[in-house]
Amino acid sequence: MNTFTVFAEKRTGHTLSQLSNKELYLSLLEYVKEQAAKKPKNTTKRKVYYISAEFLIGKLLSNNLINLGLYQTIKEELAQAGKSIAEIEDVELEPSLGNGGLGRLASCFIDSMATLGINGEGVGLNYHCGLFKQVFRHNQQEAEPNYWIEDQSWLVPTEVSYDVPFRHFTLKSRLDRIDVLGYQRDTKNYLNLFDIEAVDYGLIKQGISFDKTEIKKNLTLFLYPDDSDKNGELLRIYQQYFMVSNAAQLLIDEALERGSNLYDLPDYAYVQINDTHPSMVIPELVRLLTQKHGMTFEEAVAIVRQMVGYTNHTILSEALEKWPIDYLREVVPHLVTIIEQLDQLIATEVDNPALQIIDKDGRVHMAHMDIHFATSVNGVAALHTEILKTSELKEFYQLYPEKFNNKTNGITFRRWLEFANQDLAAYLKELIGDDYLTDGTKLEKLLAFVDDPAVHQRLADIKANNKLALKRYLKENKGIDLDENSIIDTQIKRFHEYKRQQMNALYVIHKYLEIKNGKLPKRKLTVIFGGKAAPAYVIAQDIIHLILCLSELINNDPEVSPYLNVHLVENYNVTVAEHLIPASDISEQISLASKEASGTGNMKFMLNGALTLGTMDGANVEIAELAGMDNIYTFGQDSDTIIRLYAEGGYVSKHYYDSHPAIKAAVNFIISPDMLKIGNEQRLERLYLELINKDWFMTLIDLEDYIQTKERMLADYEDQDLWMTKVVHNIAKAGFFSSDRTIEQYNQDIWQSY
Ligand code: 26Q
Repeated sequence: MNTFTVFAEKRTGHTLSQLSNKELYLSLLEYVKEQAAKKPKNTTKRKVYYISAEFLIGKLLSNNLINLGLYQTIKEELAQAGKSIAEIEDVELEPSLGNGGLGRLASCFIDSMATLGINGEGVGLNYHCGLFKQVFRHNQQEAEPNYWIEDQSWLVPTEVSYDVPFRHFTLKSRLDRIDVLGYQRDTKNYLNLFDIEAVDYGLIKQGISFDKTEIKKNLTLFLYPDDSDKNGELLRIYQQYFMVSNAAQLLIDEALERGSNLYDLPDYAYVQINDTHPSMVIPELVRLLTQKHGMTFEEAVAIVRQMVGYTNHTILSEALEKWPIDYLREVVPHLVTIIEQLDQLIATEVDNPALQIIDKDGRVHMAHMDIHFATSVNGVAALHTEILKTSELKEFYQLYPEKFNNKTNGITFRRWLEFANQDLAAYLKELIGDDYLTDGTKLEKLLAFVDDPAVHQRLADIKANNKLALKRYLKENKGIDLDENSIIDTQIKRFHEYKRQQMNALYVIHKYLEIKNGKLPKRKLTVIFGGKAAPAYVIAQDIIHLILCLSELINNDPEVSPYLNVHLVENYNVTVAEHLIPASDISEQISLASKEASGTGNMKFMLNGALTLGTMDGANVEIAELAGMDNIYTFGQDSDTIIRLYAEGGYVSKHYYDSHPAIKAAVNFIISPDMLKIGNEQRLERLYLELINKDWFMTLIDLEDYIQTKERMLADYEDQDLWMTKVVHNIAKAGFFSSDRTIEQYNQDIWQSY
């Protein structure tokens, strides 16, 4: 008899068919955890500590079963007992430890490190309520706590605990771990999630507001607590220091255990700093090496300078953290002393006020500290790295050219194809085998089939089937009626003006007005959005409001809804993405050129046979190069033009509004009587005024080209052979975007963990 069946029957005293989905889930959880516990750890000498404020890991059951090579057999075992693995998966709550691309990237990376047998672990915090849960009321986003930790979960408690000193008290940590299983590997790694001992849910008042001053009870309550006031900012400093002090103590302890004398610490450990949130690890390591382990400042600095790397994920200056030194002093005065010493050291080395760590206003530039002390500074896509070198971090690049390097992002194909698109994965296996799961470039074998009508037909059938599955999912979980016969056009990502969901919404308005005026499209289009807006980001909330109002107006208009639907999926997360991406035809990657560091959703869509409608931004540039310009729909101004416009202050949105009647009509519609009847006047009016008076992220500059390109795309869809040829090209060339490739490059160029 099958092993899981034996396990579950022994554990529960019932046969599989007698068990509820919840009971089956818990049995599977324990079964997988037992298998994982038996695996030995990876042991390459130099261990990588990937410190990140976010790990957007997604549900783990299926992913772990796939990596253990058990998914298909257990699926069949369950099916024989009349049970559906998909329904059992529904029971699992998705961990809420991340927000967007940066956190999902960290999760793909720990999967790839384990798959490649690298001794590399994630280090972060175990936020009990995580990122807020998004609910829509009155066509607006509201935030609720997102409880995700259950009595039985993937977390494995440990005995590891450290004292983390703050100005007014010392907090004891505890460590929970999640086993990270590589694909078809005998060894494993961990995701280390530090926590405080006594989180108090009682501090939460209405929504996600809570007492921000009770640090001993709230430190790991929420990811990105509202930092629009001083207490919120202080709490973020508490969180960041707690995270990195634990990481630093862990890595020193582990190195000592493995025989390091600490003077050779870089042989045992490398720290990758994921954006600036973990930057305080640099002074914390110096502090521990000097104050706890007896080194001189010079010795400690020389060591730390050999063992950290910094990854930059943004060129938006507001996202580059600069902490007021007085705030740091209120929380971690002992660290400020070290930061000041580091600043003085840099002042002796570098004669340029713009590159100092502490500026004249007393703000600590975390990225500057990273760059001065890291062995490596990397961007996350070719264009992004070029922009860092030639504009944003130009002077740093001139100072340290050898540190700068590019590591184009990637995604794990196990989750984003093998699991999320099981029909496509099975068909690819039939056509070209499944060695692409460990070597993405093997997907190029598909190029032999670009013009094969039988292949086109099968791919079309798989897409149609995925649309049906999405329809069921959206109906059951989100109360949405999806028309499975329409073209599915999807934009899923955090809400931000630079990502320009508002431009997509203006296209929707344009289309609506055309239909109202009797210009009927050949085929129905469904525009789907998903994403959360930071609670304190007013304009992003306004954009969500606009889309929800459009959705209500359009989907309920019998003249329009046979041709056009708009949906904004509530509480977008990894699970939602796993359903949306395989069912989509069009991938919206429409950021203002130069602003999206990479994007990783763009890669997931490409791999799943959606065509990209995008600007030449982030990794879209590499998608275009790989797939070929015939197989992607690009539009809009390029990054050079945009960077120049910013430098000259040359963009005037009103100019585009006044000179293009279609743009004017679409923008005016935001405050039309039809919209004001449904929506909130203040929100709609504010957004309207923003677009015509400021439009900092230049929505209107690209709108006309966007509309035309999307129309061309929709027309091309009618020629299914043409469309499918492009689809095959895209899938075949997506191999480069495997996170295994990315991690291989990190390891070769930066970590050297062998
Ligand atoms: C900063 C200061 C104060 C409060 C919050 C923050 C903050 C929080 C989250 C700053 C940045 C983030 C997240 C950034 C992020 O997700 N960046 C994305 O990273 C992806 C992986 O590299 C890229 O593909 C995306 O282009 C980039 O937007």
